[in-house]
Amino acid sequence: MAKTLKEKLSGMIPKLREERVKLMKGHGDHEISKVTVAQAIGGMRGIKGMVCDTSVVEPDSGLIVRGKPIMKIKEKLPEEIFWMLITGKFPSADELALFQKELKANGEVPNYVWKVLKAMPKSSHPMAMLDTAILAMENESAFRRDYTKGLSKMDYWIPTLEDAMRILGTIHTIAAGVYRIKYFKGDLIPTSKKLDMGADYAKMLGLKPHKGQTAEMMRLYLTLHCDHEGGNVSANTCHTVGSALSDPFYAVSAGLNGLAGPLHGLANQECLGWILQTMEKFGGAPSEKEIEDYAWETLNSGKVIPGYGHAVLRVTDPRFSAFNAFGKKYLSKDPVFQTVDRVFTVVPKVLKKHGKAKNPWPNVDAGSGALLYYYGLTQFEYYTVLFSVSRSMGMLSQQVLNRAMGTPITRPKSVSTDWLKALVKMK
Ligand code: CMX
Repeated sequence: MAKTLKEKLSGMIPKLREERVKLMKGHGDHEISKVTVAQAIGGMRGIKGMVCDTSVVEPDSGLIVRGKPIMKIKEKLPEEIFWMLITGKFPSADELALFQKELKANGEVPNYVWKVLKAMPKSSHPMAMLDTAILAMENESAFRRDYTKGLSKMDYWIPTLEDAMRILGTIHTIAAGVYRIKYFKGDLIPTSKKLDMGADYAKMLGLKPHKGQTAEMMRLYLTLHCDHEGGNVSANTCHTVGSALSDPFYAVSAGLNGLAGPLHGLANQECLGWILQTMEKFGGAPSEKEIEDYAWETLNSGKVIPGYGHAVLRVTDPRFSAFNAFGKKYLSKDPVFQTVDRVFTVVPKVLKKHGKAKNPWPNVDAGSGALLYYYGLTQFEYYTVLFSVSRSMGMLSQQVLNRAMGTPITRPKSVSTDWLKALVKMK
């Protein structure tokens, strides 16, 4: 008989705990990283100082989910990806059906959430709306309920998983509601019990189906953005907040606040904005020379080119390649897509010549906007909300595993500039 995710995890956790104890007892003193002054000042880049089992990001190949390169699993449903992030394996067909049913059973958005969203100023950013809605739902936290009653540390993961199911069951409906409230006077489109998460989200946004392509694009979008190991701003924030035993509603909302920054998830909004600006400036899809000139204009005015560069990657992000391949298949004649594609041939050369960015290649945010725009999602201020729906899978799976493994409260040591100066004997 098919197992629920909870049953599956219950079976896995004892062995994982045993392994962790063995590692700590037998090899706790083993050194895995050293830290330089530049790393302490420079955003802790490259310091190995936390454990994340859901995925890794390799500089030369990109996102690897539980040992599988993202390009090899991009056709999977987001629901299958979430199961994989947590358990390390894809669900069987029966397990998937049961899991989807459970998610649907968790899908009711409380009415007070809609009231909160409708009460927010019209000018609120869609990310502020999404994060507020998730925080408003903290009222429902099973973790807080059980912890307050008195919960054994060994069982922390159980209500954490319950909260994760609740957040994952509702987040695409809330996200679609944010879109409808902000841009369409609040007429919500109800969720469908029959559709998978990607198709349901596309439908609730009110996008035209384009013979199933819109749902296909949405599934791809949700799958590609699912996770990016543990050290990026949103995952790390979620991890740190969760490590204080703040429940998943607090932790995910906090992580998404980090995703809302223009150097992180908001880059997708900025990126399409930059593409449309070039098109407006040059009256349509610009030539390579025009793109080159505009790229230099951007750099010379002290701005970054959104969608390019990465803190870890040193190659074209495979997630960009996946979007690009989808675009070439379905919208190769679209001028916005053509511009994105042309920018890809020009900007890396410009960034190399500029000589600052360690990685001149596109990241995921460079490619997604053109697709969304083509399928009718033209309000690019909304794009990071889509990213959030997907990334909540990574944040939630990491949090469930951390609670299962009893990961302690995060507390790295900071040092003062005077301490650094004394260390290096700087006058
Ligand atoms: N355009 C112009 N300059 C860039 C650049 C870009 N796309 N990417 C990096 N640089 C610059 C940095 O600003 C930095 O300049 P300073 O030395 O003047 O501070 C220099 O190159 C070195 O930076 P880096 O080590 O290559 O990159 P970081 O690890 O510091 O930062 C990132 C990584 C993503 C923030 C940066 O590449 C960037 O700002 N890119 C544009 C925004 C973007 O696309 N963000 C999305 C990333 C993916 C995601 O998280 O969603």
